[in-house]
Amino acid sequence: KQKFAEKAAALFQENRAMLKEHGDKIIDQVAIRQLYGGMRGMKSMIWETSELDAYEGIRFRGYSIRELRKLLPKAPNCKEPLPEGLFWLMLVGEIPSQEEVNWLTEEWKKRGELPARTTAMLDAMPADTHPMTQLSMGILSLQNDSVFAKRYEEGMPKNEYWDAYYEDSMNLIAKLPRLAAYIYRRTFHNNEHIAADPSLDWGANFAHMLGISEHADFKSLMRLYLTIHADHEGGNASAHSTHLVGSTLSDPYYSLSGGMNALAGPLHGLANQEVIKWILEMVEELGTDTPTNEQITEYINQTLEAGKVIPGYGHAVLRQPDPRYIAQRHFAEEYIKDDAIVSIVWKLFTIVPPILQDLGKVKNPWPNVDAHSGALLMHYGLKEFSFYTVLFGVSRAMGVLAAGVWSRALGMPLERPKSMTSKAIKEFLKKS
Ligand code: NMX
Ligand code: MLT
Repeated sequence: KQKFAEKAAALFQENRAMLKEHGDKIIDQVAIRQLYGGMRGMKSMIWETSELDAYEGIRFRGYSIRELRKLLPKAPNCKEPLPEGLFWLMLVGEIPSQEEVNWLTEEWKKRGELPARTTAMLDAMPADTHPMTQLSMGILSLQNDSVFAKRYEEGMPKNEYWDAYYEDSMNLIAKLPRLAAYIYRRTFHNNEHIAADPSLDWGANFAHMLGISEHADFKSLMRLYLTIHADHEGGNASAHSTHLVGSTLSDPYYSLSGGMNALAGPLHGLANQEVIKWILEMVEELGTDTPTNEQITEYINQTLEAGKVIPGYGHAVLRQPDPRYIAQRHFAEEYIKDDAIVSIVWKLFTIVPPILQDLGKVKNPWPNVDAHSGALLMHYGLKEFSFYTVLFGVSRAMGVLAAGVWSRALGMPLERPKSMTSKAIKEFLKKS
């Protein structure tokens, strides 16, 4: 917190001076196409924690996923990074030492308990409530304890906003694995819960509380999974929603719940459940888990002819295979031998792109992060795919909340862009 405070105070001053000198410089222009086209590519916000390159993929504070798998501190006997280290990097801007990461692990353990009202609320929900609905509501049920909301009501001055936002963010991230594991166990395992293991780090403890496999490789997978899904610059729908809600000075609980509602859409995070559902339906329809290339091609064409998208393929910004997909593939190559669903995922990599390319309209025919994740989870026994987006959400919380602390520290104002009617566009065209 101290390290963050020093960095944030310095950047706040730098930004002030920069804006005074350069505030009127034009950095982008807006085409009418972008107003109708989901604001693709429009430079429109500040996001310190990560930045995306269309061809190289995401970089967290300048580091690629490949570099981070090497550089971030690790748990004993594990090759994958501790997600705690990525949170530190996003917040502080420096690769943490092992000692610093251990401190964060311990800090999240201290803050991890769920209040009884949260579990009581979840228990009152029908068991078939989608896990993402339960996640969003579970997050909101924690809002009673918001430090930010309480201190705001007491008259907190602006220069303390980040401090309260940091405390809430730390509390919320600490609790998310328990909340998510509670949702999983109540929905799919008879409400039989598994206590947290105080000896484990954040990601491994989550794997333990899910209770589907005590295999050390599954703990490694969770650490990798929670690291690579954390942030994808500011414009993606879950990050942008969290940012927008936070800009009203709603606290982190309201903001993250809003972000999770965006993540729950099939064009965004829900695509990870859609991918595996689509593959399993193919296997069932064909009656084999070793389909030929011809059979897969026909199934893809059927999907497209039915007017549906191929889940896990395409991206609003990326124009190459997603490095998060590649990282998961490398994990599978190292840890998983002969898994039928993983093999189908790899076959799709060669079959889907040329078909999408031939449609002539898809800007990126390559797989995104969601094309691979479900096959890895299935392999270790986490087969209930309606839960998959919750895992994405637990990870995404780290990026969007770290970015939220930065937004409060940099004094980011209420977000309020300009909208136009189609009539106004026509009038503009007449005049131009
Ligand atoms: N399958 C079929 N058609 C596609 C696909 C796909 N995978 N991707 C894009 N298209 C279509 C798209 O629907 C649009 O068609 P139309 O003009 O008829 O409306 C056309 O190609 C142009 O779209 P793009 O400009 O290439 O993509 P856009 O930026 O609009 O959308 C996605 C990006 C990610 C929403 C889109 O690629 C998609 O629907 N993919 C499948 C869902 C998915 O995997 N989402 C997960 C994204 C990652 N995440 O975790 O959030
Ligand atoms: C993400 O991780 O948020 C997705 O890849 C979507 C995006 O970046 O737009």
